[in-house]
Amino acid sequence: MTESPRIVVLAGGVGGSKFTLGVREALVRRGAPEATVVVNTGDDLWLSGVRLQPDIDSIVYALAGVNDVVRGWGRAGDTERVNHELQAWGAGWPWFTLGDLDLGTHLARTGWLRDGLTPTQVLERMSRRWPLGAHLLPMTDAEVDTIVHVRDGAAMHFQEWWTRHRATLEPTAFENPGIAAAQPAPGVVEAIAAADVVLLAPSNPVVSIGPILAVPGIREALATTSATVVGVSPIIGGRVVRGMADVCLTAIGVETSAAAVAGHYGARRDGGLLDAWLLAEEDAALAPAVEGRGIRSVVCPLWMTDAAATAAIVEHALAAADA
Ligand code: FO1
Repeated sequence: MTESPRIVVLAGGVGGSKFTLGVREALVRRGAPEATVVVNTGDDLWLSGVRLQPDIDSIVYALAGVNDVVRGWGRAGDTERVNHELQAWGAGWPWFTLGDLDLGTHLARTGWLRDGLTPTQVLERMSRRWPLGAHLLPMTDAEVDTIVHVRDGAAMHFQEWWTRHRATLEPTAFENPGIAAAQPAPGVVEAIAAADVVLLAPSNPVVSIGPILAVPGIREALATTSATVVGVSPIIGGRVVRGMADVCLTAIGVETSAAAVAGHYGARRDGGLLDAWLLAEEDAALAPAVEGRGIRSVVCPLWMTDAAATAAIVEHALAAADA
């Protein structure tokens, strides 16, 4: 493969934003063009009259270097004056914090949406503020927020299930109403078709990567691209690195293991997605199981401790694509 591969990344959540930083670092070192990052919008919601796009904001803030690395979401050094006022009015959700700086983002976005811009155009405009070093696209311009159905028959927005209940209510299904009629955002299918390598970030396979793959046309684009598709395991040593992906995986009947997640995505030769799969050193014993599913396995360190360590993971993925 060329030193300057065209890369597309599918990403969402904190794992996606950390991974995107490593992709940018690896490509800058190679002098390669910016990656296109297709971002999950299944986490999005309307709250207090503004449109929130948590995964897009996590990735924009991380690439801009203005993210809160401790909480993993929102802006560094943010304050909560407006949030306290909203709570005093009984507006919004008492368990959900809208930081003042973060609210500026939501207000700007909502205003542009109300002016008639599409989410793709809004993200294009947001991407001009800071030199992000990546081309970000939402997975779709349609609103396809995630609804979680839980054991007692109740259903709620993903953000309520995730932040209020911390995923403790047993989910029975995740649903993205309207997704069957959604289309990939302009440029998504074209980027996948023109890519040399497509990388599946180590994001939550169910609620971050799952909605991207559920947009009609994206899975088909991945099946037909001449790019090599390489996934990075979000499971290290049989445990989720962060978040509550294990609860999501259990709900869809997938074991919390790096091999099972590879099996969930499937081998391209069998109609699935993956040509290759990066396994953590802690999971080296699973390599034969992954290979047995027809997916090339590469064992390497997968801890995204900083951009340099993550860039090394990306280099392993690019080498796997070359093999
Ligand atoms: N996560 C929380 O745990 N508590 C919050 O109050 C919260 C607020 C919030 C506001 C804006 C935003 O973009 C993200 C926010 N998050 C919050 C993170 C978010 O709920 C999830 O971590 C992601 O959606 C999962 O990828």
